[in-house]
Amino acid sequence: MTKLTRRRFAQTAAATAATAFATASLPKFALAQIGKPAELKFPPGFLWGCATASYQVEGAVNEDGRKPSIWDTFSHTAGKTHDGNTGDVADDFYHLYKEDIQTLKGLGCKGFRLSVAWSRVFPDGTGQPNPKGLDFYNRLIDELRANGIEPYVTMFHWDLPQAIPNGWQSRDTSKAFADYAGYVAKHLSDRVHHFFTTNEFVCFTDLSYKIGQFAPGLKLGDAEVNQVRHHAILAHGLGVQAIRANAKSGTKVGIAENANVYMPIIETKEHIEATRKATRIGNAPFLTPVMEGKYPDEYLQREGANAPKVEPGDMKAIGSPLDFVGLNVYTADYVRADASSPLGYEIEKRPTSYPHMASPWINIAPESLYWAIRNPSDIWKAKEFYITENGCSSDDVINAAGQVEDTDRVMYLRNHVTQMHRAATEGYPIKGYFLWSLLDNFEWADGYSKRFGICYVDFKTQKRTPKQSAEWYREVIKRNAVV
Ligand code: GBH
Repeated sequence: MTKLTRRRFAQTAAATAATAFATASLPKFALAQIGKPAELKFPPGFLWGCATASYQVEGAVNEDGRKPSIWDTFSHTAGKTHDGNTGDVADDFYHLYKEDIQTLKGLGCKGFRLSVAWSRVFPDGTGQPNPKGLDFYNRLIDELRANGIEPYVTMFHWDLPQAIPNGWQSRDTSKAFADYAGYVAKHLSDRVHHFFTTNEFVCFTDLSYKIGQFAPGLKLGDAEVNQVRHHAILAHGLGVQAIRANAKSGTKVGIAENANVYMPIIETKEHIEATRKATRIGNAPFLTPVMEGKYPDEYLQREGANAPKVEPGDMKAIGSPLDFVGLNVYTADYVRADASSPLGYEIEKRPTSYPHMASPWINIAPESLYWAIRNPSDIWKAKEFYITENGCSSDDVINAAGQVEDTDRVMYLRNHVTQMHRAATEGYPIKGYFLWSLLDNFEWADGYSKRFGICYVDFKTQKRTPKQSAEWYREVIKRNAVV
């Protein structure tokens, strides 16, 4: 192809193809060049995995010394979850983890993201550790490693020990979290090389203390909510320090954050610039201070007297450098540049026809998986990125043949993975992808009414049935490419 320009080549190839169609015998070179679109390959060693979280899958809430978390209390309070569903049994992963690890292995997953239930390890949140609680994670991690699967461990995925006084309203909770995280890192880092501090700040702060939709279900005022948010990011920062102080050297520490993602409505310089502004301002209470060690001025001005009370040293801890940034991505907003707007941009309204998945909040936005990586990379130059969650709910049913034809999930996933491929191709340091989730599970306030798994779970029998999306994912992993 050296002597031909691309365009000339395309013309020649097209002419050849036309002839070939006429004679129904395609010359070999044309077959090779135009009959086979290039495979969208990921870089060698790209990590494919699945993600879960303790309270959503484990069950066994009273076993081996575990004490209640705020989610046990909340889900057992009338009217808080769909149909009063609780995580008492969930996927019974506490007992069935070996079977589920075989499923992961069968898919070809080389990574598994799990979270540790704080109240298994410290039933009262602080004080005496419970060796039997930690033992579960020792068994789980050993089993994963024996099957060639690298554990990626989240320290906190919302199941705060009920015994902790005043939950995240108390500054002491940030310190308690750091002590717990340091303890876990000390005991697991001989076999776990990647830790995430907290999962999704907005969910265990705003949704839990402002909206009241999640445990503990409070509806506090702005100043108190901003303080809760501050304690959450402080817990992350102190957690990073405690993990580094206690873990084996070489252990990597990051976060799993559902940052708001902004996509340009049109890919022009001005709209892209607008999404960068939106990324900083739209994540002002959480990811921005974590990356910059400082709240954005716009946030502090906007909150005025309600701004969080910050003590000396807090911001330095909060801005502790990270080894990687983990992003949970489900949806995103389109943004346009707007010189007449105070911040220089506007978030586009959604028409009522905008498509969404079974959960109405999952407005479909495949390009989110490109911009979720590109903007934080361009702005903050983070060293490495992982997609720590991506997936969707579908109205899955088992058909007469015993299969789940979750074509909408396959469509959703393929398009997102294609956009992540774009980020990898452009050289953004994206190292791996954790699909949410391996199994249908306890979907928080939605209980068991929303299914996110690539394996269907019959919650009466605990039988797992891989869906078509599991077959699709197996092929992606096998070929390390979009399929
Ligand atoms: C993540 O949360 C979690 O990390 C994971 O545990 C969860 O299972 C998964 O994603 C799927 O949800 O109904 O309009 O009021 C996602 C955070 C919090 C986003 C609740 C949607 C409800 C919005 N979600 N929120 S709405």
